[in-house]
This record gives sequence, structure tokens and C-alpha cells, in this order.
Amino acid sequence: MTDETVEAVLDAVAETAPEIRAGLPGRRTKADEENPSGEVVMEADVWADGLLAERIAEIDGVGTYASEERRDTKDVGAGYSVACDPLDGSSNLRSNNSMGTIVGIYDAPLPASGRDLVAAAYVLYGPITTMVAAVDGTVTESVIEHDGARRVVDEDVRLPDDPTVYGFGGRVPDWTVAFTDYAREVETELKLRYGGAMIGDVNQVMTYGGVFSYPELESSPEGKLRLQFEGNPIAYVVESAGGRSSDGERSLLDVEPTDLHQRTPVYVGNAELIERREGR
Ligand code: AFP
Repeated sequence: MTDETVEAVLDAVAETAPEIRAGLPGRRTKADEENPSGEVVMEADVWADGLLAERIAEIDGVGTYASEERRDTKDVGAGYSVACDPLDGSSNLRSNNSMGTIVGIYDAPLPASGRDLVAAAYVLYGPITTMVAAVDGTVTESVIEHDGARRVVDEDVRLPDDPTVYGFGGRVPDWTVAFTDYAREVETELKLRYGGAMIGDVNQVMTYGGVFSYPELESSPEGKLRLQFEGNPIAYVVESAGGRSSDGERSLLDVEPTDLHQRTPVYVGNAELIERREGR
């Protein structure tokens, strides 16, 4: 039985995507503010967050809205907690490269464990606009039409068994010794695909098999990416598609939630490649 609230949230995100895309050209400048992670945000980040908050707040069965751009959660009624990264990779807007929107639907107050997710999805603003959604253990890919309708093009997305691509974030001199050893090995086996927006890079892995990581760094042992808005939802999608996720030691879905904006090292991809990293 499809959860009506989950479907309504995914519909709202899909229906807002064409509007977000159409409004990007005029919002390629930095806003005069920082997000709770201390990053300067783009005008587009603030705008997309406002649109999504408004649409998701109207849905019956949603109790809380939270986003990477807001310090605190917003009470909007009773029900699920919806966590969004309104424009993942927004620093790609100036260079006109791919970006995404990420949504995680938690059946618990935030910060929550990834095990409390009931669904997760991402929109990819690439040459076309698509949504990859994981619900009840099944992952679908849809093309988002100009009117925001979702047209399913793959009813059962599975991670390919034969990995071919990798993408690693962070500056090489800032990589730990253990990660550098791992990266040097993977580089000899797979092709590099790194574009600076996690959603674009993860969708390469979902399509061709391989591994994406924004790892722990010497300067930031927790890495860069946010557990509630980025790590958990992407882990939920990749694991539902037969892959694995990790913070370097365990599934991201088992990382203890301590703060709404906590960061975590992120590894997602084919199980063998993730277990090889965990074994070091
Ligand atoms: P922005 O949203 O500030 O562009 O950051 C994107 C991101 O959170 C994630 O999508 C990327 O994987 C990562 O940061 C890129 O970080 P680097 O700029 O350090 O490569």
C-alpha cells in the first residue's frame, strides 16, 4: 500500500523542479549570508529552499521541514520529518554544471537515524531533469516533465555488478594515508567521474557501478557532507539499489545522529569497493 504522504512529498519535489530550473539563470550570484555549516550560499539556494519549504509544509502527514540552509527545524503540523538539500552542488551554477535536490523522509524527530527513513529521493538537474526515488526497498527513475509530472523510465533501478567509475572529493594533500592508499588502488581499476555535485557523481555510480566518496580529511575528520540532508538519503537510495554505504567503518544508516548539521565521511557504491575501504 503506497504511503500517500510519501507520494505527496515526492510529487511536490518533482512539481517544484521545473520551477527551480527555470529560476536559476537569474540567481547565479552569492547571497549575502552563510548556511549553518558556515558556507556562503547562492541566491538560488535560498530561493529553492523557500519554494520547497512552502510546498512541503502544506502536505498532510508532514510534521517537520528542515534543510541544509536553515539552522533549526520548522514545525508544520503532525507526521514525518522531511529533510532537504534544496540545491546540492549550487557552486556549479556559475560554471553551468550539474546540480541536484535531495530529500529524506524520516519517521522520527530530527536529527534522526538513517534507519528511521521511510523514503528518500534526489532530483538531478542535468541535460534532462530526472528523479531517482527509493520507496519500500524499490528504486525507480523518472523523467520530470515540463509540468512537473513524473514519467517512470526505470521501475527497478539496480547498481550494476561490474563497477566502472569513481569520484573522490577533497584535496589530495588533505587525504589521510589510509584513504590515499585506497584511492591509489581504485584509480588503477576505474575511470574518474567527479563533477563537484554529489548528486551528479552518485548518479554516475548508480548508472555505471563504482564508488563515490567525500572522505574524512586531515583538516576535517568528519569530512564535508551532512548526515541528515546528504549522507542518509543517498545511503538509503544506494542500499535499496543493492549497493552499500559507509562512513569508513559502518553503514551510514547506522551512524548515530547527534546534531542536525553534523558532517560525516561518505562512501557509497558497490559492496566490494566499500568493504575494501572498511578493511583498511
Ligand atoms: P555546494 O552545494 O556548496 O556546491 O557543495 C556541494 C557538495 O556539498 C557536494 O555536492 C559535493 O560532493 C561537494 O560539496 C563538493 O565539494 P568540493 O567543492 O570540495 O569538491
